[in-house]
Amino acid sequence: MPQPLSPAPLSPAPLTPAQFRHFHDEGYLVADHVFTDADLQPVIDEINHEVTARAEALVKEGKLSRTFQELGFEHQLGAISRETDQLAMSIWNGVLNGPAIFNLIRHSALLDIAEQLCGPELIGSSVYRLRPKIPNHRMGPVPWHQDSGYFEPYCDKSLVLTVWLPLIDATPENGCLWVAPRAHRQGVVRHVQVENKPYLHILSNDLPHEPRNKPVCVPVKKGSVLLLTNLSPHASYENKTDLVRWSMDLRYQSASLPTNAPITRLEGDSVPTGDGLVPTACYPPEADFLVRSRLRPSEVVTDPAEFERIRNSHRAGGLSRKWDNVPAYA
Ligand SMILES: O=C(O)CCC(=O)C(=O)O
Repeated sequence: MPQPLSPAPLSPAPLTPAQFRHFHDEGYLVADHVFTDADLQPVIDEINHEVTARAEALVKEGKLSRTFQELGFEHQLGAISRETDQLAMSIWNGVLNGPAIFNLIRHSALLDIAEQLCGPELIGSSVYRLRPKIPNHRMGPVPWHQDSGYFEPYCDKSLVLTVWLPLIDATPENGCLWVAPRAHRQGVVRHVQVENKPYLHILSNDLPHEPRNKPVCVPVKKGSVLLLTNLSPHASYENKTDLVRWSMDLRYQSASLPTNAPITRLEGDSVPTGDGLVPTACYPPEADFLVRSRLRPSEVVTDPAEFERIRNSHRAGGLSRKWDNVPAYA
């Protein structure tokens, strides 16, 4: 496809030079006041609607005593999960793909930040996650890892930006994230898959132990976001409150990296080689989509129904990074 002769001008850079430097030097940054409550409320409403609809179905099946709808966003799923895990597990991760979630992923304030860090041809990475961190839930604590532990090695040297955003204030008590600062320049360290555990894990000996990398606790207010690189080690611990610590983590990358979004490839873009040397995507199991582009504007996904179709019709392909399995006592 021919490229337009004069692409639209770049968006103004939302991060100050000091914030930009902090992100690159420390491997993380909290950007405050990115969203208003009004920006986030449609996502909360969409999640509430989905939780209640799924709860009603479970009540009909006799698996749940009642919907607990009156408890509201911060408590309903916790009460449901004391009776059945089925509902929480059915919405965890990138399963929900409704219009409000889609509109959050393509919110202009986020795309401006992502563009400043990843460049103007922007892929919404397939790895977006909804995390209802429920008190005393086995999926709640997330062990130390780098996001690249999950991605194809080919993408290790490029930025895949994580935008972690809480839907209620994230505090040390309810399990906000911890980050090992300045450890993102050391490449991908060994991860292991611990038997019967849901997440990859960096064993303590493999974590950086220099004083400069001493983990910091990063509370984040609703409306603010935590930015991480794909090489920044991070973790979150138990939620010790009685609230559900709802959060989402979204990811963005340049369209020149491997992607399974059906986009026109331009000169210099990575193209899958079929032998796995250049993979089909940084994370092939789920569907990427183009969220902003000046060179391929007609290919940007703007219709929520199209987003839902892309996500639901994707068939996993390509490689998935492999790590050793270790027994549960490790
Ligand atoms: O939300 C959490 O507790 C963990 C998030 C995380 O590990 C990630 O976004 O990669």
